[in-house]
Amino acid sequence: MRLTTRLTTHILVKAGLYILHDDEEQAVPGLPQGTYDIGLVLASKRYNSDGTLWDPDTNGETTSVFGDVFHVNGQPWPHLKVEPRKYRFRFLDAAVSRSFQMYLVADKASNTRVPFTVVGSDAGLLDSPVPSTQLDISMAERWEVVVDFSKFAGQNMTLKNNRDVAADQDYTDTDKIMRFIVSAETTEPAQSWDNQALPAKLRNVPFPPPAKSTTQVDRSFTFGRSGSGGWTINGVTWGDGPEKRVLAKPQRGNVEVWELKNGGGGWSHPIHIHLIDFQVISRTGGRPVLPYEKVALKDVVWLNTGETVRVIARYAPWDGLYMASLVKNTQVRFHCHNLIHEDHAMMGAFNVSFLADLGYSEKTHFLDPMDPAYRAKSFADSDYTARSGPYDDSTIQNRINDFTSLEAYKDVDKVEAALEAYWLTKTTLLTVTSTSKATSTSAPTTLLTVTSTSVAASTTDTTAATSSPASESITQTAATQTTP
Ligand SMILES: [Cu+2]
Repeated sequence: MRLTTRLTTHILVKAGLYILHDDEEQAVPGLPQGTYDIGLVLASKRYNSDGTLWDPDTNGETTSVFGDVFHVNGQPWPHLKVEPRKYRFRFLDAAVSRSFQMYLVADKASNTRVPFTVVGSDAGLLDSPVPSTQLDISMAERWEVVVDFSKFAGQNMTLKNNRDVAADQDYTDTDKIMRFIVSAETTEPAQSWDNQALPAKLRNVPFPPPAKSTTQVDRSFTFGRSGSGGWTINGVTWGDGPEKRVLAKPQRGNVEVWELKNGGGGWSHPIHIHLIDFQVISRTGGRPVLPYEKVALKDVVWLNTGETVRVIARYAPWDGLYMASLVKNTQVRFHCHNLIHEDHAMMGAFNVSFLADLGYSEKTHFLDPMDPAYRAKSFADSDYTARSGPYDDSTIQNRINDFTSLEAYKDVDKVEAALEAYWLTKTTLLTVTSTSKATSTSAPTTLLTVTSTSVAASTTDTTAATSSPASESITQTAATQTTP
């Protein structure tokens, strides 16, 4: 499942899921599909006494909205009728500020946590299925699990939440999320996955190559709060302006380890780095790297109170040109996904830089969505109702054709292979070690040498890449590489 996690800046958000399938995923044995594959969107709402939603903006809230009423798919504490068989659930935490540590019990034996199997994360299937009796999920994280209800025919089961999760505020009923009512018998015919075990390997996850050492940290970011109450990354808020908020300039295609630190104060921060997928390689100061995190690619990681997390990623395939073109080069963002923190500027930018010596001009840029050509446009309700004007079938089809004609992802495999090959030719590379505010906006300060073992994991990609025209030009120009 890939979900655009920029839900909205407004708090009174209606969140939903787009579930994306492909043939490879559908061919995994033992994985429930169709009506047995269900998205569950978690939220935690705060209401006024008249039944309207409590609005953090008008109430001047600048820290968190924890909410005492839990919703799943828009319903408070709902139940779901299930058959005694396997289901796949895709969880999204769409709460404004609340994280969950969920577990499942049969109501007859409410002290015994029922095991389930974690199979997917923010970036799709895990490398391997991971049994667990608890699922930690923070805002904008997505986790997929397989639950087997076959031993619980005719019983009620409750999805529960730990007490005192993180620094979140507890209320009377925040220990329960939803109920499953398991029917006495299956009502639909058996499906192939019902009696199939999940395979030991779910897919070949494109993990970045391993870190050069256990101490590699290329950039360090502290998520905190300024004396005046603004939410900051390395002391900078989004409002400090387009130059200051560029906190990192990874070179296109380079693999970097970022250290993300919770700066304290009793908050937890789920950190979302846009447009790349990372692997969580360490967590200190609280929880360890969770077993299912170890085999996942992610784009959000939860920094609980006191925690420091390291994530590794290849900053590729494209240079910039996404979110907000506020400086000469386009910025890609990273931010806290506590929506209140995010709305109060806990957001930084990074700019994936051009490799000027790349030797070929790569014309495929998926352009800035703030460009008027891609922005939402106002429309008349009557057109929406009558399916006329912009909602006319042929107008919609033409618009889709416009986007298709951009061929934004046409050569992505070739570009990625070429970038990997390019970085394998580097005998030295620049790495910025910055722990202080905005150091990375100035010249890089540290030169690191790449050892031959550090790149060995990607060697197989070289062969494939050298057969493409693009990588030939890279090979020819690699010798002239100068570090920008
Ligand atoms: Cu935060």
